[in-house]
Amino acid sequence: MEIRAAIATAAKQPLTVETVTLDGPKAGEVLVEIKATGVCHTDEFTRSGADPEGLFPSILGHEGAGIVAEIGPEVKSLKPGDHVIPLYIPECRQCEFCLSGKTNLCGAIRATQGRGVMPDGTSRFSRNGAMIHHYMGSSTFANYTVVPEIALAKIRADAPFEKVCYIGCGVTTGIGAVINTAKVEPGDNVVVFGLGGIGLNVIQGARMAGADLIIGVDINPDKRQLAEQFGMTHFVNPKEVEGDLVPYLVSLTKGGADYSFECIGNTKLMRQALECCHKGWGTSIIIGVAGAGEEISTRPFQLVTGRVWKGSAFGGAKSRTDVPKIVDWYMEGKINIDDLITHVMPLERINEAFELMHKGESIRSVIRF
Ligand code: NAD
Ligand code: DAO
Ligand code: ZN
Repeated sequence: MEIRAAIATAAKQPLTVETVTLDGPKAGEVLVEIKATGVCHTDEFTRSGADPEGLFPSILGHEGAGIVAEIGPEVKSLKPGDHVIPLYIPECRQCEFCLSGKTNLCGAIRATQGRGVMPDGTSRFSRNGAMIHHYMGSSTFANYTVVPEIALAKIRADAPFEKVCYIGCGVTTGIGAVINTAKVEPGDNVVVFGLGGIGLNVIQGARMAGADLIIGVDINPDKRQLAEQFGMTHFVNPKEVEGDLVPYLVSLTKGGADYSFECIGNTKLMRQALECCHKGWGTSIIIGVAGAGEEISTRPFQLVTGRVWKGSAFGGAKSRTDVPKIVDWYMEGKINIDDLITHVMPLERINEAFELMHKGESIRSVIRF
C-alpha cells in the first residue's frame, strides 16, 4: 500500500515527507494505522547523526498510538480495530531476559531491530524499489507501520491517541525510572538533572512516590514553572550557582540525594548526578543517552563509599504488561500528560517539532495524522 511518511534520508538533514510503499504484515506481524506520535529527543539523537546505531534512510518515530488495521498469519493476541501502542522494547515472555524476572530488556528481536529490519531480516518500507529502514521497531512517523505482535501493547479504546502516544516513551521512561528502577520511597530526597520531556515525568513519578525534596536542575529557567506544577520543590540553575554544583546540591539535600536522575545525555552531568548522591546509599540513575563514543568517569572511591550507579531503559517497564496500566492511570486522572503536550501539528510540519525542541520551547510536540 502507499502511505505518507517522514523519511530521515541522511544524518543532519531535515526529514522529508513523502509517499512510501509499505508491504503488508508477514507471520507474527501487525499493520497499524498510526493516529498520533510524539517527537522525542531520541529521534533527534538519531537524525543528528550522534546515534552510533543510526541507519539511513529510515522512518524515525517511536512514541506512537494507533489502531490495528490488519494482522499477519499466526497473530493471536490482536485483531483489527484494537487500539495499540508500539513498543521499542518488546515483551515476548519467552526469552532468557523476559523469563529472568530481572530486566525489561526482551532479547527476542533485538538483533534485527538494531539492523533496522523486521524479524525475518527484511524491511516492509521502500521507495522507488529501494528499502527504507525501520527505526526502533516502531517507525511511527508514518500514517501506517508494520510492527511485530510482541512489540504492541493493547490499550483501552477510549484513551485519546494524541495524549497516550506519549506513554510509548517519555511518560513510561520517566515515571518508570522512579518506580521500577530507583524504587523511590516516601520521604526520599531526589535530584533531577534536565527538565525536558523525560525529566518532568521523573518529577511527576517522584511526587507520586511521596518524595520529600524534589530538586530540578536545568540551565533553561523557562522550565521552572511547569516543573513546579509537576511537583518540583526547588529549582537550581547551574549557571547561577557560585562554585561547584555538587557541594551545592549536597548541602541543599542535607548530605546528598537519596536518588538522582540524569535526563539529558551529558556525561559530565552524569558524573555530577552520581557525586551529589548521599554517601553510603545514594543511587544515581542514568536515563539520558550520550553521544557515540562518549564515556563516563568518576573516582572509584565514590562507589566504594556506597554510591550506586544504575541505568534505566523505558523506565524498566515490562512493556506489554505495564503500558496498558499506565494508560489506565492517565484515564483515571492519576498522572498528568495533557500539560506536557505543548504543541500538536500535522506530519507535514514535523521539522518544526525538532526546531521547537532545539529552541527549548516545547516539552512534547505531537504529530496528529
Ligand atoms: P529534552 O531536550 O526535552 O530535555 C533536556 C533538558 O535538559 C532540557 O530542559 C535542557 O534545557 C536541559 N539541559 C541541557 N543541557 C543542560 C545542562 N548542561 N545542564 C542542565 N540542564 C541541561 O530531552 P528529553 O526528551 O527529556 O530526553 C532526555 C534524554 O533522555 C535524551 O538523552 C534522550 O535520548 C533520553 N531518553 C532516554 C530513554 C531511556 O529509556 N533511557 C528514553 C527516552 C529518552
Ligand atoms: O536490549 O540491548 C537492548 C537495547 C534495548 C533498547 C534500549 C533503548 C533505551 C534507550 C534509548 C532511548 C529510547 C527512546
Ligand atoms: Zn523476551
